[in-house]
Amino acid sequence: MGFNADLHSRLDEIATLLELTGANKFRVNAFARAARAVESQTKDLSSLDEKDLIAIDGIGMGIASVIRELADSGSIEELEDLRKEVPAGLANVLDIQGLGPKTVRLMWQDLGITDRAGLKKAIDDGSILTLPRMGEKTVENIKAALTFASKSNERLALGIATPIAEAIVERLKKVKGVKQCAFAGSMRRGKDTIGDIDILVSTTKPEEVAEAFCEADDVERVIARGESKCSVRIVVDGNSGRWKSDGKTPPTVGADLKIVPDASFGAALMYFTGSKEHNVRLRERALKKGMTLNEYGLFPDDKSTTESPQSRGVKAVAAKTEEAVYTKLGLPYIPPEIREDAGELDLVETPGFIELADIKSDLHAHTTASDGVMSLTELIQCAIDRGFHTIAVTDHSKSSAQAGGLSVERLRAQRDEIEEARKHFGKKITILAGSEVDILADGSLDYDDEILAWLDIVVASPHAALSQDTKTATKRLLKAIEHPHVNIIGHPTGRLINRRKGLEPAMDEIIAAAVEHDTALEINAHWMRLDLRDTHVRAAVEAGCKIAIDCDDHAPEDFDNLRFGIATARRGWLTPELCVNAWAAKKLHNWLKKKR
Ligand code: DGT
Ligand code: CA
Ligand code: CA
Ligand code: ZN
Repeated sequence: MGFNADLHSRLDEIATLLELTGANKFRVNAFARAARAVESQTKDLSSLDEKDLIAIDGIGMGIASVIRELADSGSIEELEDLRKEVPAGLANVLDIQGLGPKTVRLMWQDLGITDRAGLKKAIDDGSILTLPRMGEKTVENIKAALTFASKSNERLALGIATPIAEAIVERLKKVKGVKQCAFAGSMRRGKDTIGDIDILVSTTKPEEVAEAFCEADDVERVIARGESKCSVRIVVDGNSGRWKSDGKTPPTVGADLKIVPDASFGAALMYFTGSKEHNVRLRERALKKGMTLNEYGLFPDDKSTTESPQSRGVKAVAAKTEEAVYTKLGLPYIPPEIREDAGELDLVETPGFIELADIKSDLHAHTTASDGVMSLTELIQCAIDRGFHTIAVTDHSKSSAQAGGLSVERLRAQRDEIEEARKHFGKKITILAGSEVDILADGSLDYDDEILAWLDIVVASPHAALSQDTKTATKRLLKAIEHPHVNIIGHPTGRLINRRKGLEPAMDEIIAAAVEHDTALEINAHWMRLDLRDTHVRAAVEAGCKIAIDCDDHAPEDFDNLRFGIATARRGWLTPELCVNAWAAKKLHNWLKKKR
């Protein structure tokens, strides 16, 4: 782990532990904010002195000295003390949806709960009810959230797993003798979470590949090491420095390596990309055509023997590439993302699904005015660097106080700043003065209509009250969708992968209303959200609902999450016509103006 990644995770940990000790809110926030600031730094912070550190947005005097302390001594005394004071399992309890630091602290101090198991016990024996303001209903909710948290722990978020798999592929490609190497499985299909990583390789030197795979630094355990197959567990924590072991992320992830013949790499890739259900359908189709399909290729069928065609030396009809196999099966090329046995085998022609290069704008982004780490200028520059024609500045609205939401006064001041920026950047990019407005619990919005009409774009998102029942949630979202000044509904359910279920509105009603009122629904591309999720997107696309794919940028690297949003969009069969971010500038701007 690099210094910055280590620092980030320690600052984050201090913030959490301070919260649990009941420390002053401002101190907690200072560490949380600094952790976010550190995350977006590209420079190695261990080489900066206090003066330079303070110059970084989000880092004050106190934090600067903490950073120097870590750089000089390799540890932070305050953190070491906190670790002694707060039981290690308590952070996992705090991560459970609906439990705040105050409650968790009470659980710890009054009931001696120090981990999830302790919490479960207190729920089971009823002792949890002795805590102040703890009713049957609240306990029900905690119990449900606890079950959800322990169940969803086993799969890894796509955004965490992908860099790990890509690093393996890059490493193996450099090994002598390797011809082709790629990842397959659910990751190639772009699923929002993955069970394990599947890697394929063709090589003239299998032993060297097995060695490079099994003896890598981040391999925690080798489960199998054979001629054609290896299986390991890889340490997730610290890998690429984007997360920490926090009870929400599995500490290790499985990775399977299959060594396959180069001549049938395509057939193997197809087989191991799956899904299983898609493969079953393909094999049925092959049989109907008098052929056999397996991981070695598509072969003429021979019913007189049970011996496999490849072992009898039968020449394959197609094996080298996936394209060839699909063609010989009389199918168009089916992109990995839609291989789910969800109607894709009925396609006569594959629609031109949306691609990364189609995206020309980002309509949901934050600056230091609320909880982002980019200044307005930095944000604009990032968008220009991506080649976008439009960037919308959508900081939080006033009710999101913990995220630095803007009062009307600050919103007006920000607009002046945007006017200034337009003078400078206006030729290169259109800068929209917008807001990510909270959809309050009852569906009303966080600014008056007059303000909403005055903005260039309104993204309305739910942030609080995310455990509402279906009926209430549906009503709430419908109200926002129908609002005359709302252009986009941001992360419509508010789910967080492996952390929080979010709202479960009647999606068909939401989609129908969005179509009727010409409001787009967002695919929030952050890998922790991917909200709308794939199945929702598919339903929305079928109804002709407009979709926005936005990164909800808080830091420069958040723009890189776009690929995960695209994967989700493709899994929902989205084409560029329905995606407002793929539209030309004029079309997009006219569409937005209709509601101003
Ligand atoms: P995951 O890892 O749970 O997210 O899902 P997958 O789809 O990556 O599944 P995995 O890792 O068990 O296997 C990778 C692919 O290999 C799978 O999508 C299809 C293929 N595969 C594996 N085992 C079988 C099998 O028993 N039958 C068939 N037809 N295909 C299989
Ligand atoms: Ca897999
Ligand atoms: Ca696997
Ligand atoms: Zn946002």
